[in-house]
Amino acid sequence: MNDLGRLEDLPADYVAALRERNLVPLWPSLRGVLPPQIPTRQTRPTHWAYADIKPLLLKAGELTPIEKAERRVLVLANPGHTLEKMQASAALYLGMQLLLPGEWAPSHRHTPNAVRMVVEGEGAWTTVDGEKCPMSRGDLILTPTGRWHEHGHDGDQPVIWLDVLDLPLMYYLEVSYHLNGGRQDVKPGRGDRVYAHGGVLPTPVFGRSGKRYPMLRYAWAETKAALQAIASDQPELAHVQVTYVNPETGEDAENVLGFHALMLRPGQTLTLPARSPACVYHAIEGRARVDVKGHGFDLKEADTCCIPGYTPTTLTNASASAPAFLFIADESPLHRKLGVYEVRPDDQPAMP
Ligand code: GTQ
Repeated sequence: MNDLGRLEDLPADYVAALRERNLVPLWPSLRGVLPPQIPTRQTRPTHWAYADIKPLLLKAGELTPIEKAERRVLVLANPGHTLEKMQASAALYLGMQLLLPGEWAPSHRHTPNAVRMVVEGEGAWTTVDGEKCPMSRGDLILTPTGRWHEHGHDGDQPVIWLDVLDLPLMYYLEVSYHLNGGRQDVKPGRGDRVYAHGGVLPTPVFGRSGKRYPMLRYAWAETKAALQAIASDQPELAHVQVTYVNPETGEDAENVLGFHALMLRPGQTLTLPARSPACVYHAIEGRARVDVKGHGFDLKEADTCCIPGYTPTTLTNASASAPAFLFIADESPLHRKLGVYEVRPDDQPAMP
């Protein structure tokens, strides 16, 4: 019950006098901006089926030439935020991008951080600050804030990938903008080769990069092998998950959004406690069910769903015989930096 005074309790001429001077009484709105126990979330549990997206994206390939699109993307928009806002959650933006054989998405850079999770097709590449990153299914490619990036495609089939950006946050902060550039010269040096072997790094005296982002491409083969190694090394471990990190610092791969890969063992059900960040699940291999109160989504391969923060979530492998592999994007680095990251093991407030 809201027992605070309401706007209607105030004389109309008083409210008008306030408004004329750009003044607002707090108390009628106080519970709205500081609700009890749990935040108000506009983010709704939402599922996007790849079988729905793919034909519509290929149609976009017929309707709109790349020169007219610059980036040919269908945005996975959360209706809870209204579709016009083009956001999956408060900080997460999701888009499915199509590049046809021979096409080129010209070089630009922008303040929002982005990653690409490659969904389908071979032969495409993203060049990031002169480093050419091949794109294969399941690979994660970083294009962090301010880095030049362009996409090209030397293969013979359409290539589709999932873009994950912190665009809604950057836009809200009024810091979102871009600069256009020319075709990049590809320089020698491939961070994904140098840093792919966990536990050994280039010795600082010879080669510590000094780069803020030494590794830009995380090959799916390596990530999958890491998950399988954890699963077989620790047969009792329920939460088989890895986090994409900067190999030189061990910190999150990017500043704002967090990226992880999770393996569900055959037949496994995994219950995750409520946590403050909103979270995106994308099926890389296999099928999984994502259950939250009031919603259940069956993720087929390449399907994506978004779950609001503070929501206990149960993941179930739909197969009793094969593992399932999920890509996860969340807002955890942002929440940790802001000091609001929270886990609620018993679904009760655990204010940090
Ligand atoms: O590929 O650079 O989905 O700039 C949205 C904005 C992709 C990109 C998006 C972008 C890009």
